Amino acid sequence: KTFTVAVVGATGAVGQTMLSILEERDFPVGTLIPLASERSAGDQVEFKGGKLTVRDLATFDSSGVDFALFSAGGGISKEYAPKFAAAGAVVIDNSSAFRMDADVPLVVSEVNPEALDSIPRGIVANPNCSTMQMLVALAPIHRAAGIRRINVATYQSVSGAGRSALEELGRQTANILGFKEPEPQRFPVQIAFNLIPHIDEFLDNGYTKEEMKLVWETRKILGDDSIQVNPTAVRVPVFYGHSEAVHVETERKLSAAEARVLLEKTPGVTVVDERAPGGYPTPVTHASGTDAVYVGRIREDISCPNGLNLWVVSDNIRKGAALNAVQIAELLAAKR
Ligand code: A2P
Ligand code: 11C
Repeated sequence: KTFTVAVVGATGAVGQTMLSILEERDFPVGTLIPLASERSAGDQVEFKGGKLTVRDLATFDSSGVDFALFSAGGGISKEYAPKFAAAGAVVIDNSSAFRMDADVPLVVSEVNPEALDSIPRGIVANPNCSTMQMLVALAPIHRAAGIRRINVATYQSVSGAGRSALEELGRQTANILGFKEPEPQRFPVQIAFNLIPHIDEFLDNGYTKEEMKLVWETRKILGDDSIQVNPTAVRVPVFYGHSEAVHVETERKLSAAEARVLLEKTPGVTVVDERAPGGYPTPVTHASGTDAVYVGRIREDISCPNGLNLWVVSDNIRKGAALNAVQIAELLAAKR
């Protein structure tokens, strides 16, 4: 059996990766339809050794689509995802538009696939990249020892902000090395050779929306509203791969050695934890262009009794977005 698959935002950083992951994993695609705005309509994208013409989402008739993978921003999802669902598609949406709706499952494929048993609106939400990688690593710890509190500081690459942000880091880096002005456009201040403690909009409580996604999405995915999350989200001048310094407090004591054994047998996790130079994951040496969530620097928190520290790194465009969306499609396709 094969499926008609539409990729909305097929020219973007995540959409392009969705195409290559569908191909790499040999998803049973009968017809692949790349969609974007009228700006890119008529352009070509590569799929399985051939070229496909990008079509304009605004004028596309969505009947006959089995799976629609959306990654063109929240506004586009809000407008078009319900239309695709009404026409019979299951939408797997990478934006934040529907994640917190009670009747939309929010799924990390290794953590809560059972949430796919009921899809009342025909829409499944893909979590935000920073929540995604954190929970692949923390779900087994939560099950084994009961996580009460998570302190997390993120170090997020520019690809999370899309194609134009990748270009901006490249351009600013070249400009600065050529003694020219960095000229910020996509980011509020210079990102090359800098750090920006601000991702997404500021909310009334002083946190950014990117930070609050870590709170809201963690509780929904783990099905536990009592988990406390204290996040700080920072943009760093890295092209691909988000990193996170994660500090958890658990109900029952879990030693670093026990956590390492648990993580080593967790699907989706690769432990890289040699206590030696280079014996830890980084975006460039491990994560970029690969599928795993890498965990290193596993150690007990010397400042509290049941505390554990982890360093979690993953390719935000792959597991954090495109890969998990395709994994959800695989779980759904297996039920058809
Ligand atoms: P387009 O190439 O037509 O601009 P990124 O996150 O890397 O910036 O990518 C965003 C993706 O969303 C691109 O594929 C982009 O297509 C698509 N997109 C943006 N605006 C629209 C729109 N109004 N309709 C359909 N697709 C859109
Ligand atoms: C970033 N996490 O790194 C963001 C990108 O809610 O889907 C994805 C935002 C979202 O900028």
